[in-house]
Amino acid sequence: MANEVILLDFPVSMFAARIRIGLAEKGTDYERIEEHPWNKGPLLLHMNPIHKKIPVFIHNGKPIPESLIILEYIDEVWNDDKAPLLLPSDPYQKAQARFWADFIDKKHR
Ligand SMILES: N[C@@H](CCC(=O)N[C@@H](CS)C(=O)NCC(=O)O)C(=O)O
Repeated sequence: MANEVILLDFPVSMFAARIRIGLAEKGTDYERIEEHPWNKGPLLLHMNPIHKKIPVFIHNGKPIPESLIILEYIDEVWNDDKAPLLLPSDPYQKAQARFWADFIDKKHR
């Protein structure tokens, strides 16, 4: 199966940085396409028509927006023994990780 991975990215976006870190942890190669959050190009508008925000993860042509949703998707798809888990498997530790991610998101609004 083809495994084309594209990240619509912006260098100083902390939301996009989450995805860069996740992909580095997984050891996954990907193509970066830079999009400007305040000067939105047609690819960003097409791939994220609801929020029109960066990052967008495009896997084999299928777009996924929202950084935390993207990270959970990456964790489920790249789930072999070679790749470390991004979220702990222990339910309490997973809840803690989600709490802090949510805390950061709410502080950033
Ligand atoms: N909840 C989103 C937030 C993404 C976000 O705010 N991205 C900024 C760049 S850091 C953006 O694209 N802003 C453009 C806008 O607000 O129109 C996520 O977690 O991915």
